[in-house]
Amino acid sequence: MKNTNNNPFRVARYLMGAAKLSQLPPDQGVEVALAGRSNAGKSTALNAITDQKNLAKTSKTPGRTQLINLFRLDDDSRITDLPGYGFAKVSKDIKEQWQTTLSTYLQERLCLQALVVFMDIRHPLKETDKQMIQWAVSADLPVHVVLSKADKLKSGARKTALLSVNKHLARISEKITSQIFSATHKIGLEELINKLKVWYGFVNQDEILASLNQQTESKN
Ligand SMILES: Nc1nc2c(ncn2[C@@H]2O[C@H](COP(=O)(O)OP(=O)(O)O)[C@@H](O)[C@H]2O)c(=O)[nH]1
Ligand SMILES: [Mg+2]
Repeated sequence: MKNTNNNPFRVARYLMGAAKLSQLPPDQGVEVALAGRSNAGKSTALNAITDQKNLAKTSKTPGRTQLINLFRLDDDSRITDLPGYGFAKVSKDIKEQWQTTLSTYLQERLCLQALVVFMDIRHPLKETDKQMIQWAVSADLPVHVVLSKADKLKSGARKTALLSVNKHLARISEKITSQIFSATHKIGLEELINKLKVWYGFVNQDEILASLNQQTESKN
């Protein structure tokens, strides 16, 4: 039996940054993309998922990265870190160019398995978030919404925020999943890793459920 506690994302290594879609590696294997507004906590989350301190550069100056950054897991599996959107200081032309790039990537990249959208739990569902989700849904891509920086809210407020976001998401598509998350406080980290493992085919849904049952049993 596979040990579902091990983390297959620890082996992640920086592969390349693509300034345009034509620079991406061949459209083969499996990619899962991470998206979010600048400053949503995506880089910090990627470091937490991969259990590495500096894999993705975390930055307090939002909006710097305008590259599609790819991280290699194995010959067939990559994590795609999409450029943060919603940064006000970028010119309109550049914004429109990136919108085209992102929507084309989401709708035409065949190896793309799913999209994870990071949103600060205190500022969820901005127009640009909804736009990304809509592109993914119309391309029939599974979407998982991560409400980040959950440590900034008390536990009751976290639940209220999640419920309210879920209500909106259900109107877009019944299939969108969601969770609360904090990279700094390791809230929801295992849940996110499990979600990714299933998408990459590192484990199947049944194995995840079995390991969760085991944990519940050992707690009782
Ligand atoms: N309190 C808290 N702050 C976080 C968390 N994740 C990221 N941050 C902070 O939010 C800012 C933006 O994070 P970053 O990962 O660079 O966001 P990105 O632009 O989406 O990649 C940084 O100052 C991080 O330290 C979290 O889980 N909790
Ligand atoms: Mg970042």
